[in-house]
Amino acid sequence: MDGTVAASVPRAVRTTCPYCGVGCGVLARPDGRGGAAIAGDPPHPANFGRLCSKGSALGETLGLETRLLHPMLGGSPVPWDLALDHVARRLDEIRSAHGPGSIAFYLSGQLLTEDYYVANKLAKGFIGTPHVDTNSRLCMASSVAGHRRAFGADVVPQSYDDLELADLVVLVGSNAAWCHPILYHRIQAARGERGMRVVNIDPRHTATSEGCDLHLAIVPGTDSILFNGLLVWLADRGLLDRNFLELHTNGFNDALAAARLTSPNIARVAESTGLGRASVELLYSWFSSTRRAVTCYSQGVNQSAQGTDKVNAIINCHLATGMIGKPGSGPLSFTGQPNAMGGREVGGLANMLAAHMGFSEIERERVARFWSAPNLVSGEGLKAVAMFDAIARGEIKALWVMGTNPAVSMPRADAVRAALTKLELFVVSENVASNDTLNANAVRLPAAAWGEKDGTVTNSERRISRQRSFLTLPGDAKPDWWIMVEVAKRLGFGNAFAYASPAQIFDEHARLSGFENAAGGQSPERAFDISGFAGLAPVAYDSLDPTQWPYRADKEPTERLFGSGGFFTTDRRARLIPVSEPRLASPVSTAWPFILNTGRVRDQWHTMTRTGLSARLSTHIAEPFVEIHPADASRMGLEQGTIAAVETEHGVARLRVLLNRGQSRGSLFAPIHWSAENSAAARVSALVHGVADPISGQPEAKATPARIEAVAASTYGLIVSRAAIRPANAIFWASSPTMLGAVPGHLLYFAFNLPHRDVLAWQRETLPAGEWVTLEDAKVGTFRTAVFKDGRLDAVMYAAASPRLPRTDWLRSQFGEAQQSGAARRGLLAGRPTAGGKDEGPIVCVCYQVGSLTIEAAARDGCTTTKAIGVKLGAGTNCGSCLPEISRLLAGKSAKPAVAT
Ligand SMILES: Nc1nc2c(c(=O)[nH]1)N[C@H]1C(S)=C(S)[C@@H](COP(=O)(O)OP(=O)(O)OC[C@H]3O[C@@H](n4cnc5c(=O)[nH]c(N)nc54)[C@H](O)[C@@H]3O)O[C@H]1N2
Ligand SMILES: Nc1nc2c(c(=O)[nH]1)N[C@H]1C(S)=C(S)[C@@H](COP(=O)(O)OP(=O)(O)OC[C@H]3O[C@@H](n4cnc5c(=O)[nH]c(N)nc54)[C@H](O)[C@@H]3O)O[C@H]1N2
Ligand code: SF4
Ligand SMILES: [Mo]
Repeated sequence: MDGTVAASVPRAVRTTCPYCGVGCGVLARPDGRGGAAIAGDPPHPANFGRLCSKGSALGETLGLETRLLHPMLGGSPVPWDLALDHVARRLDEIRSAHGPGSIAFYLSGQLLTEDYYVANKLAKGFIGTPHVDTNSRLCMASSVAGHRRAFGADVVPQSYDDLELADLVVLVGSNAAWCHPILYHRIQAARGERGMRVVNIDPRHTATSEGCDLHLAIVPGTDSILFNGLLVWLADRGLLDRNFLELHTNGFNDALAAARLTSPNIARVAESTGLGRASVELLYSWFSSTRRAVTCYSQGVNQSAQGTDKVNAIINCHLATGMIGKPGSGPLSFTGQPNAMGGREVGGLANMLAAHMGFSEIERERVARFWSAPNLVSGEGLKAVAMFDAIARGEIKALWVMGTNPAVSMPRADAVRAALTKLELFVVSENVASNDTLNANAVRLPAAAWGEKDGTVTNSERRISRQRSFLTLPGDAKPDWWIMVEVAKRLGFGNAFAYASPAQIFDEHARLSGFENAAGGQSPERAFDISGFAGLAPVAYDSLDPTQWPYRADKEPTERLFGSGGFFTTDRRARLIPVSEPRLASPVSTAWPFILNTGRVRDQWHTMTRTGLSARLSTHIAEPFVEIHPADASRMGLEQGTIAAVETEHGVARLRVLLNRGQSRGSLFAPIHWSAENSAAARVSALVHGVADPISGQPEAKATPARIEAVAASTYGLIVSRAAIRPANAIFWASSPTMLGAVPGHLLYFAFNLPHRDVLAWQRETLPAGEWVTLEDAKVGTFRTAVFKDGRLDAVMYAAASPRLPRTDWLRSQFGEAQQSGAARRGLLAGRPTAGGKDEGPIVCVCYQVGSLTIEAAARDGCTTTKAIGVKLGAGTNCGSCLPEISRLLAGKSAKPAVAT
């Protein structure tokens, strides 16, 4: 490149995606105006330059419109000193009056390791409260507990490469196509090249199931029966690795005996799991006929009242065949958040101390000595569900929330939101000025966001990568670690918190990981050891390459662990765990006949505080829904597109009904993303019972008994507009940013149950002023209005008695036109293009905004493969997140599994 050009192009900063646990490398090139161009980082070993739809859209989420930019006390902005003095003084007062146990911290797998380290040290070593837990309790706790039971430490033994080296990949309770898209893409690419087999075990048929050789629509909660059955099958056919079992494990006989009780034979397994015998046998024969099988598991396993048992039932099969820690074989837990793993390393969970140490006398003394901690806690603290219950009872009086939105994401979220109002001190470190958790009492502390903060995260394959800042801190925002350090100083702990940079914190963390950590030491050697980074110079920290742990000066780095034993139990042997008959926490009943399952959609991240800002991402799915099998729907009198009330003992939500044959009968599925910020009544976690797994404390979020009924509605409608609009008195509404041609705008879906004239009156008050063109048929209850300003479309509204609303793709494209012709105006009121107008159909590829109709037309023109579609339309060639949907279209099905098929 010529020197002058190079000088004018801002330098791209290597960083890591802040969303899922795949931990993709990102190149961010700041534009000098607070934004940045985003691309995948080609050498990063997680993604090799690819990003999924969410990662690709990161540049659209950097705006400051929704940011919290100043500390707020009593609802007013205050200088940092005032806010920090207040927090420290109140913490001190509450600690003196009620003891340290009246204080709690609720952290997040989206904090950086350095932030997490400081929070844990401050709470458990200095304030002296054990009540530090994290949203990873809702996410990874069962995997952690399963790993610790089997391996003696929370270790994921595998690497991503194994997905490519395997002959068989089994995805259990994972919708990887939508939730770990880059890993799913790696699996699919290898499947295409090497013809490996992929199995998906999920009660629902999802986008992930599309790319699988076998989908097992298992009865919710019965996974351990299936894997126990596999253990029995392997034993009965002499397919065990006797050598590995003898040399490196304990507990096989007991595990097998327990497995024989739940799963004596294929017939019993098939009956209990609701699967066909042939399918079960196929899975078993595939698993036992290879030495290279990887089993990946995620929330369908973890978020269960027997999640830990599910994890161990899976690991048992890998231990029994010696298929662990070897190229292309082993169990691989898919981590949810970008730093769920890092949080586990520093001890962010209430049942861990720090650097993978527990609460034994030796470990406590060691950590206290290392930290020079005056108030080291004596044992475990309350886990998330119990912590919020203690807040509701008034036992915990001060809570500091960082990087999580519990009023949306905790089970029984309405009760959690109510509990937060009882706190004497409620501190929230946040990026956004408003979310469901921030209430009137909250002391709001503006935290640095992705792009501004600096530190490390650890992904699902134990790889530590740097998140680097490439933007200046806006307003008064400060990194999370800085905020805590300032409070620690005010509490009199300045010496132990004299950090000036994340590099210094990382150094201390690395030193603690290696502190008195050696084979033959006083307590077992610890798996988590990154002492090779101790003493890292600041420049070396800045340029740190993505590195897997363990990382020690005296040992060769290793991609895999346990291939030849070396577990972290006292006798260095793994444990097979007896797994007994699983049972959902609450059975269905006449009053609550459905199982409510909850999870994610492709283009939204959790409570939408960031992905919800991207107009492009919202074009994939723009409103909260409940999926139901068509047979159940017709039994319940529910039609496609109507509004249903889904209710459990804990709450109720009103959601759009989507019929889907991929949904098992008797179960419902609703996404977790919507909140009071962008919907009328779609806070789905409010419905979740959250009964916790007795071992891991992880709440069951995938199986709450529920009922569903139609909600009477007089009018269904939508508004596409340049300015945001919110209705009052609606039984349902959901608002999202959307693309209006090339510019962002807003989309509102609504439903009313009001007399026609009241809806008309609302329309008159709500739609912007301008030239109104309307079409009304009062008899059938339809009315349509297009509003023009200076000849350009400004807003368009459709309302009808029927739930069949026009698709918005074409409508939205009309906002890009400078002037609307007479024909286009008629089309606008008709809700579809008139002759000559181009209709994309629902957007499938959000990167290039290509719709299903365009893809179907290309298919008719001879593009019969996803590759050919990519060449012709570009669709699927950027992030690839939509490839499963394009495949569906090519197979003659509708694009979204969420839509009736
Ligand atoms: N697009 C997107 N990606 C994300 C996130 C996001 O918010 N949006 N969040 C990230 C985070 S933090 C996490 S934890 C991961 C979650 O990633 P996943 O676990 O893949 O996602 P979920 O949709 O929560 O649930 C996975 C599947 O479990 C199935 N399931 C329910 N009950 C059972 C059961 O009893 N057995 C089995 N075998 N399956 C069952 C559900 O039907 C669902 O399809 O995604 C990460 N990636
Ligand atoms: N029903 C049901 N409930 C679930 C789940 C489910 O499958 N079903 N899944 C559970 C799982 S696995 C998870 S991980 C949780 C996720 O749930 P949450 O963690 O509650 O969801 P997020 O929207 O990611 O919340 C992150 C918050 O932190 C803020 N934030 C982002 N970055 C930073 C930062 O650097 N510093 C600070 N201080 N703040 C920041 C964001 O603005 C946002 O408000 O939901 C859980 N809840
Ligand atoms: S798969 Fe997507 S969301 Fe996950 S880290 Fe990679 S780019 Fe980010
Ligand atoms: Mo998660």
